[in-house]
Amino acid sequence: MTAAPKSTLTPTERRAYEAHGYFVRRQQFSAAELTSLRGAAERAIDHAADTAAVGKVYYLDGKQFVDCGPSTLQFEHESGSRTIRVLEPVHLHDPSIDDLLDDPRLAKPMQALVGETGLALWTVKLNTKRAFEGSGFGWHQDSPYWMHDCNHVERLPNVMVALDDQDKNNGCFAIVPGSHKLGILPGTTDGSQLGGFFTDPSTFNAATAIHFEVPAGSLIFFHPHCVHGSGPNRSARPRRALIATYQPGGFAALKTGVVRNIRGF
Ligand SMILES: O=C(O)CCC(=O)C(=O)O
Repeated sequence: MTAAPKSTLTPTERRAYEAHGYFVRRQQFSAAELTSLRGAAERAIDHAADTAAVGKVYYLDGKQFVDCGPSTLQFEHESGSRTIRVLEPVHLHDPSIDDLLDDPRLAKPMQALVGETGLALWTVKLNTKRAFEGSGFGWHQDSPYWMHDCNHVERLPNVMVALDDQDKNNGCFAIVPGSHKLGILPGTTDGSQLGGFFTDPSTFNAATAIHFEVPAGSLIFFHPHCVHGSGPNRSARPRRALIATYQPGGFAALKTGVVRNIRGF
């Protein structure tokens, strides 16, 4: 365990995280940085697609997944689609994304949320949400996915890095405020393979959801128990986003089993 850091959150951010489970920092990256990050995201996808040819293919509820080494690729749901929807963990596929994990714009607030100076990566994914075909994400919490692999799920805060402008048309990210206070909620029981990972809709009020219509380069920090999701991309614009999850230093990452400590602190 490392020393508690001097918090860099503003009092408003701290209060928002405690009361609602999230806070937003808008436009933290310059246009040039965003161009470079989008390039890195596309290179990561191309790299993963090349390795997918030798991966293990499987289907859950008719949705295609491919495991290649420690990475999982999810494909868009339309039958036969070759469009990668999610790549996790993505930092293994491009060094600039690996470098981003150490960026103080992500790591400093994360020190405050984890409550330690020393941090490690838990996981980082890229959601591509391509123009017209990017599917939505049903309401869910992340903690139920992780609770069997981690003894400190409460200490796995997330940050979404918006690589493109987000609005309701292209399926912006959404959170049910205050839902992080409900702990791990029951999943749906529709008999499907993945149904248990989607939160039972009777346990939260989706009508109160906040939809984050934010410009590219914005950072959305959110609690691992937050009920969250997003609609499909109905626009001609992509809605790419990275979601990085941090934890106390020295712990192994999900999927790789390797410790990826955050550098520079
Ligand atoms: O990208 C989004 O809009 C939501 C993603 C999400 O909920 C997830 O990856 O767990």
